[in-house]
Amino acid sequence: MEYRKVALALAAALILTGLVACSKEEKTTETVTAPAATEAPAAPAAAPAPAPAAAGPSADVTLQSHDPNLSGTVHFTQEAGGVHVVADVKGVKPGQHGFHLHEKGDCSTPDYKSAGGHFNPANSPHACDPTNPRHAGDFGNITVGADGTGHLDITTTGLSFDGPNSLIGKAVILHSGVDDCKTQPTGNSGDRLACGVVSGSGAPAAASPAAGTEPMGTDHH
Ligand SMILES: [Cu+2]
Repeated sequence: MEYRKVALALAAALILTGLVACSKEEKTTETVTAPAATEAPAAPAAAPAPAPAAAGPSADVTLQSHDPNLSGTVHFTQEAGGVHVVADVKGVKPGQHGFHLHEKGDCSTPDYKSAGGHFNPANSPHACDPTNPRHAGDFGNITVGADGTGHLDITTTGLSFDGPNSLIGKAVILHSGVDDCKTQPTGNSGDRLACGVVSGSGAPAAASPAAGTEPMGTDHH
């Protein structure tokens, strides 16, 4: 009796073991393919901050002229070695043309004589860049090519953005003739073809996006 019970129990145990084994085999191992990791939307790349503008003050001048074909700009920038003057004109008769900073920021009269004489705070004789001494406003001549365009690029220590040599509130004049660099006090440069007031405070232009777009010479005295 006892032996049979044990045998049955063993047999049962074996069967059970087999069942468990079978059920284990049936259990298919599903390969769970992980859903492709959706890439998190990349945060918009921050726009690189623009390099800070050079710290020195600057001023932009737009020339006005009674000749509708004539146009020009002058850009003044304070740099370590002085005031950098870059002028570009077009629609001008080929040849050399006297180019100066005059003492009054007034382009209101048709002949632009309202701008007065050359800016000359040190009461120096007239001459042309790079001769010294000379008027603070003596830039010399702009050479205009056959295509009617001219470019001037000089740096002068005679001007600044404040104090007695300040270029603010003065006027740039382009002449019809050549500055001979010796006739006192004008250089015998002839008529005034174009005029532009140097306006503004000379503060860095970053805060005034409209700087340079306003036609010059609109102030009336
Ligand atoms: Cu002049």
